[in-house]
Amino acid sequence: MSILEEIKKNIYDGEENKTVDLVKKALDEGQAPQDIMDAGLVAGLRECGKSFEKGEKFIPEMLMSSEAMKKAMVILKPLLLGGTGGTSFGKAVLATVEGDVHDIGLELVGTMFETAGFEVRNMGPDVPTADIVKAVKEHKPQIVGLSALLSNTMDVMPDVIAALKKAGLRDSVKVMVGGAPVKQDFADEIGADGWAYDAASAVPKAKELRSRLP
Ligand code: B1M
Repeated sequence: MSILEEIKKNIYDGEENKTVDLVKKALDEGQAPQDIMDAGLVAGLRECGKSFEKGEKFIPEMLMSSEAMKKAMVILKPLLLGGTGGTSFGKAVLATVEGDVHDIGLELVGTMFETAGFEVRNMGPDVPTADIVKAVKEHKPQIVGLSALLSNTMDVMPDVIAALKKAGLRDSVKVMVGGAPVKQDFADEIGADGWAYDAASAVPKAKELRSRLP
């Protein structure tokens, strides 16, 4: 088994310490941080989700896997951020919408945004719509990035867009949406400005949206 497969397996098994040790070992062996992230950590968590769907894994086990992922991300994040030269490409406020506690994907999106030179205010998971509006007023970002992992919480996204409109802030920002159940069709339907499949493709999309603002 390759070291990336071992990392994937240990994430799947929720083995926090072993995962951290393996990530360090993989880095020592010269594996790229992004490959460790994608083929090791994210792949392991995806498998975990599939097993949960089949009734082979339960919430506490998913939690153990996500905790192991978070510990490993602490090591990888500064390495993924390596290219940032302090230049600001713009500001982004990121949040997982209210009612949704999934925050790992958003954390990855935030890291990639920072790498690309965005100043990021990551509000984390389960953020009430009113708080997102407040943060937009306060931080004046060009990008608002919303994440949802549940098919019922993705329906909060249009509420956020409506609330930004009501507060007179809609024209000053570009709203980007993402998360596993969220697709381009949905983004179009709710009047979002952009959608991205994953953290890597979120960056060029955010840059393109940013360039459409003064
Ligand atoms: Co939850 N969960 N979970 N869970 N969980 C899913 C999402 C699920 C698909 C599992 C399954 O059934 N296969 C399913 C949702 C089904 C649905 O509605 N469609 C599910 C469920 C049902 C639930 C609960 C309802 C279970 C229950 O209580 N019965 C519950 C909900 C709680 C709540 O939110 N109110 C729940 C709870 C949990 C845990 C707390 C145990 C834990 C979350 C821990 C945490 O995040 N701190 C958890 C986990 C770990 C998962 C899975 C296994 C992994 C999620 C993850 O972190 N993936 C997940 C299964 C899966 O995803 N296959 C599952 C890795 C991450 C890197 O990927 O988040 O997709 P992802 O992010 C990607 C892209 O989506 C994209 O880029 C990211 C990086 O590439 N992206 C964006 C995300 N946001 C973006 C924003 C953008 C652009 C791209 O622009 C702004």
